[in-house]
Parts: sequence; C-alpha cells; structure tokens
Amino acid sequence: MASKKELSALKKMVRASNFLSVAQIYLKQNVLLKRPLQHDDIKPRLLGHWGTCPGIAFVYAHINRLICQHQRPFLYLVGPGHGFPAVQANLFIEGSLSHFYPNTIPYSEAGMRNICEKFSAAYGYPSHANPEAPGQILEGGELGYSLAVGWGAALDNPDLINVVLVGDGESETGPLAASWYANRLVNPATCGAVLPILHINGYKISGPTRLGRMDDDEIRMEFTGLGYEVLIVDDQRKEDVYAQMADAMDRAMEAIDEIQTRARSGEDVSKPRWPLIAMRTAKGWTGIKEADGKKLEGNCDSHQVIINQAASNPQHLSLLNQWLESYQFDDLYKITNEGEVKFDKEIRSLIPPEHLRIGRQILSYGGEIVRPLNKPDLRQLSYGPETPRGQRGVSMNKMGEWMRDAFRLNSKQRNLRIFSPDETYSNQLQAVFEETDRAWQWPIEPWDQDMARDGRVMELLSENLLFGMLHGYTVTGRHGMFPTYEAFAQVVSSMCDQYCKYVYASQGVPFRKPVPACNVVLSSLLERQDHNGYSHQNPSLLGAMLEKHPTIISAYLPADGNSTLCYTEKAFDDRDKLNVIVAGKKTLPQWLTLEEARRQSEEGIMIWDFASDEEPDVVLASCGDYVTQECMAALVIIRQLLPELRIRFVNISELTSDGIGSLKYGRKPKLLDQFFTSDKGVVINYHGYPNTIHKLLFNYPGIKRCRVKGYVEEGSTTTPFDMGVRNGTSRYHLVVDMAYKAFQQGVITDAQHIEITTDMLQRLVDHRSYIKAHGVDPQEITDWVWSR
Ligand SMILES: Cc1ncc(C[n+]2csc(CCOP(=O)(O)OP(=O)(O)O)c2C)c(N)n1
Repeated sequence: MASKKELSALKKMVRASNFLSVAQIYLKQNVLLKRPLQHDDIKPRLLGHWGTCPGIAFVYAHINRLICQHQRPFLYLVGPGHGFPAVQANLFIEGSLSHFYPNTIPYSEAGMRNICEKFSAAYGYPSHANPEAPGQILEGGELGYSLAVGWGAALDNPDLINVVLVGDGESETGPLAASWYANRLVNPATCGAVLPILHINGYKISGPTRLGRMDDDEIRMEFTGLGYEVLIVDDQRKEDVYAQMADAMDRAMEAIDEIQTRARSGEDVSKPRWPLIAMRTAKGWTGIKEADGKKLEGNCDSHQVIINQAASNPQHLSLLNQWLESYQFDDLYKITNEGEVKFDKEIRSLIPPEHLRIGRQILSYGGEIVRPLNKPDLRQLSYGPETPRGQRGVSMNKMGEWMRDAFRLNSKQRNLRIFSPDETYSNQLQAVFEETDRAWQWPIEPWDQDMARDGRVMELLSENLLFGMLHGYTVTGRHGMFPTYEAFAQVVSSMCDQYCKYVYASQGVPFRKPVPACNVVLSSLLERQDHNGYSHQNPSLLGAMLEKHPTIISAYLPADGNSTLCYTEKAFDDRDKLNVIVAGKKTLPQWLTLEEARRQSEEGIMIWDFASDEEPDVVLASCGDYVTQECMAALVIIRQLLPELRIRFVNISELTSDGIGSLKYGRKPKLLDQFFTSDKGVVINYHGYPNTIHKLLFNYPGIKRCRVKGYVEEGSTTTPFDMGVRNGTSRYHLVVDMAYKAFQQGVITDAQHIEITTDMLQRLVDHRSYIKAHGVDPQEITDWVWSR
C-alpha cells in the first residue's frame, strides 16, 4: 500500500506533467505562466492530443514509484503515443532530456521553454512518441503495436518489466487484439515480464470504445478468459484513484514475482496468469469540464486540442489560463542559484536513480547492448565443395541449417529467435528443431512436436503479433527473423513501414546506436503456390519495401542454396535495416560454389561466366530463384536452336530503392553497363512485379534496351510451370524475347525469328494440352537439368 507521502508525491508529479503537457500543446511563449496569458502567447497552429496525456502521466508516475521501490529495469511503452506531450514532460522532469540534449534542453526554465515552444513546431519535436525521445522503442503514431513490441522486448531480458499502456481505442485494432495471446509464448523462467495497463478512458477520436461500455464483470471475464489476472482501477469508486492504482501496481509486481520465482526455481509453470490492470480514468482528466455547451472531460471531445480558439477568443483564453493555473505549477519547483530547476522534494523522491530512469534505460538505445552473433561456418553447410551445378537443393533448407547452427553457437548468449506465423515447418526451416523448440507456456500434450517452455521459435498464427515481437526484440539489441508466406507478408506491410521509420529517424539521434537488422524472410513464393492458387500468389511486400530509403531496406534474392547461406549471414551482420529475403522452399537446381556466391553477395549482381559467351549479342538476366531456373532452361533451348547467338547471363541478387545490385550500382547506374553492355538488348526475368524493376532502373540509360518480365497478377490453382506460362516468365517466353532482341539488332534473320517464335508458341500450346490431360507438368520440365 502506498504511504500518504507517496500518494502526495505521485499527485504532484502528475500535476507537474499535466501542466507541461498543456503548455506544450498551446503556448509559444510565456510557457511558465509568469504573467496572465495573452492571445499572442498561443501557438498559431494547435496540435497534439490532450485527452490521453493525463493517463500517460498517471502511469508514468506510478512506474517511477515501482522503480524506486524495486530497483529493477523498467521500460514504458505508450500505445497512445499521440499523447507525446505527457511523455516529453516526464522525460524532462526525470532529467533524461537534459542528459541527452544538454544544450537545447538544459535542466532549467530554458529547457522547459524549449520543449513547450518546439512541440509540434516545424523542425521541433514531433507530436507523437518518436525515437528522438529517450526510452521510446516505438513510433507512437500507428496504433496497435505497443503490446506486441513490449512482449518482444521482454524476451531474454529476465529482469526487465515492460509496462505497456494500451489505449481502449487501440485495443480495437487487429494487432493489439492478437497481442494478448503472447502470454502463451513468453517463458517466465528466462524472460522479463509485461504489465499491460489498459487505459479505459472510454473514448477514441469521436465515439465510445468497445471496452468503455463494458462493466467490470464483463472486463474481468474477457481478460480472465485471455489468461490474465485482472486488476481494476476506477476513478468513479470512492477510494482515491491514486491509492487504487498504487495497490494495483503493487499487486501486479507481486503476481509477476510469484510467477517468476516459481518458474525460476524449477517448477514447471503452465498457464502463467500475468497481471493486467484495467484503468478507468476520464479522458482529458483535470482538463476543462465543459465549454461551448460541450462536455469535454470524460468524453471524446477532449481527444485532441480542446478550446482551440484561445488565440482569438477571450473566453477560450480565460479558460486556458484558469486551466493552467489550476496545476499551481509554480509551487512545484524552484530555481537554484545555478539556474537549475529543482522540483519539489516529493517529486524528487519519485525520480529513480539515473540508470533506472525510463528515459535512461540502456535497453532502449542499442549500441553496447548488442552482442554480435556467433556465426556458423558456411563451408560446413554449403553445397559443393566443388561446383554444385547439376546438384539440386532447397534454399530454405540451407537457411534452416544456418539457423540451427546459429542457435547452437549462441545458446549461451540467448540473443537469437525466429518469429513465425505457424510456418517454420511449412517454410522448410525444420532443421532448427534439431537445436531448439517452439516456445509454449500452456499445456503441452505428449503428441505435440517440437514444443517446450524455453523454445526459441515463437509461433502463433498472427503475423501482427510476431512482427511486433520481432520489432521489440531487435530494437532492444537482439537478432531475429520473421519467415512468412510471401503472399501474406502484406498483413504486416504497415508494421514494416513503421519499423523503417523508427530506424530511419533513430539514425539522426546521437544517443541511439545501431541495432541488428529486422529480417523478413519471404518464402512459399508465388511461383510454387500453384497448389494453393491465386490467393497465395502475391509479391507485393517486396515492391512496397523497395519504396523506402535505400539505406534502410535491402531486398536479397539469392538464386540458390549457397547464395541463401551468404545472404543469411549478411542479413544478420546488417545493422539498422529491414531486410527482405526472398527464398524458395522447393527443390531447385544449384548454381554457385560458395566462393562464387560470396563474391556475388558483395556486389548484389554478377555475370555468371559458366553460362555466358564473350562479346554477347543479347543479355539475359534474372532476379529470384525460380525465375533463374527458367532463364537457364531458356539458355539451353536457344543455344540449341541458334548456336551462333552469343548470350551473357547476369544474376541480380540485391535490390534497393536506388536500383539493382548493391548501393554502388544504385547510385551510379551507368556502372550497370559492365553487366548489360552499352548497346545490346537485355531481357530481365524478375520474381516480383515488372514495374518495380522499371522504377528502379528509371535513371539507367540502358533501360530502353531492357524487356522486363515478372508477375503480372495472373494465376490460379495450376501446375508450377504453368504459373510462369501465365505470367510470361517461362523459358519459352524468354526464348521468344531473346530472339526478338537478336532480330532487332540484326543478329538473326526475320525467318529465324519467326521460326523460333512459332516453335515456342507451339510448345506453350502443347504444354497446356498436356497439363489439362495429365494434371502435372511433362517430364521434360520436371526433370530438366542444366547442360552446357
Ligand atoms: C492504426 C491507426 N488507426 C487510426 C489512427 C488514428 N487515431 C489516432 S488516435 C485514435 C484514437 C485512439 O483511442 P485510444 O487508443 O483509446 O487512445 P486515447 O483515447 O487514450 O487517446 C485514432 C483512431 C491511428 N493513429 N492508428
């Protein structure tokens, strides 16, 4: 139970924060209310969300109390990050802002003026939680990700407690709704805890929330059913809400401690019932109750800026003045002889020791907390050792073996995990189960496969939950991979965007240091979703990510197993990025020795000499694994038909939004002439949408010579080869395209061109008849082998 003194301190801290929040939202000068407000003091553009700020501050103060009491590391993830003024206010009060920004935000009145004047101003501070703010590990704009990110950050951080404030509006989103299920995955013996605080202020932007209209029994039933111990705090009860909250926080700590102690003393804890606080406090609490005939406090009308005419309307100005005065902020601090702010003694009693302050939590800013992975020896895993050409293999199997060995080599470090929506097996990564299991904290039946309390593979059928967990895991310095079906990766496209924004914005922040890349592995690729059909054929995430800053996103498209090994290693070496790795899970011919694959992975593009002629007439290029097979088969056919035609084969294995190949080529596209020549026709067979390549090559002078093939949104349940046929990426189509390029350049005659084209069209007709009759591709396709 909180003492009277503690309660008084909590109230003062929240008062100070609320004052500073309101000042940030409204005032461009006179921010400390040294004189009565004038219209001129009001910002010309009023931005910011008042309604959620008091709840954020209330929780911040209560976390501080717990930190002081328990001396444990805490993170505070603010789902309603749109209430950033409250976060910023508290970061100021605890001194973290002045620590990281001593020149611009000194611990003085000048510092307070700075955060108020610059809030939501151009080149000032953003209006939502952001990486410039110490302690934040999530962009606060898009709702729904806080809880998943919190669970991810808790993994393998046994001492950490992540308090996650979840908005009741936010809790209506799909990602958040799924995030409650993470209690099935997180092992209390080896991981930290998440304390969700559901802020039931009853409203979102313009209406009531689902939870806001439920009574206590209904709230209890819902979250008890989800597996939590529900603690309700309610400002409508007689008991002081500060005391209720302190009690709930104490009980939550006790419950966390009980679970962790049991699990850490060797007991097999099934169904750990983590605490959850359902906190009912009014939206816009302590703000203006009513204005212009509207109910503000305790209603959605307090969501953003209330009384927004204060710059011109005397009544609004007066209300704002009274509102600010009501906090009696003056009484809460003094200025020392050195000009520093000295907050009231009680407030200071709640500020944790420096290293434990929320804004100083070392886990939140990368750098020294990152331990590089011990990496497997690729020589032991590669196809070969001599040329693997002629051999067949599976890219995803190789990635699985790499991950298996990496799990073994990093078992002590405990800094590697897979986050997979039920697809570790399906995506052919099952080798990892030789070394680890799938994490599961609820009952495990004797017939369940590869499941254990302390598994390092996080599986649950929610792309949102798992990507969010990966976000939390990597930004707190660990390494992870999110293998998923290519077609459904779009489910987390927006989450990937937000991740990229977080990482990009972090790069400009001096105290944020590099963190391991977030690795999204796309498998079950469209070319081999012939059996699942049209719904499973969608390379959109790849294209979407290639719109992002070139330094933040790389797409890796290894053509075979050895290349997949090299790119897996590279992806885990990368920092401050999101990698999209595109790799097939079916058997395909192998092409490169490990040495060749390594060389290619440095450049992202390579001429394959073994498949190329000197001084070519035509260039054929591929980007992706299945499309590479088709190119190689097309080479065999065209060389049989036109032995005199000279062809170069180029494989592209890396894309950035700057272009194809590594950034070197993206930035100087003219360099691509060394692959594509300066004047010959080029045919490119690409795994995704052809437009993506057109866009990436828009500034390459040779683009007019390029014919780009790719997925053009044609598909169905059909045979594997027919997928290429329908999209014009099959070997027969490529032969037609190469013959056309050769004809255009006068290398073959009109008659030769017509003959070859007719031959290929006939083969396409024959193929269609065959698959209609037999239901499978003919043997010449299924058993095709490379020869030269
Ligand atoms: C995914 C997403 N959808 C919509 C919005 C726009 N939006 C901003 S705040 C808000 C309401 C949030 O309500 P709640 O989570 O209850 O927060 P609070 O009431 O504490 O402000 C909405 C819909 C958003 N930021 N993110």
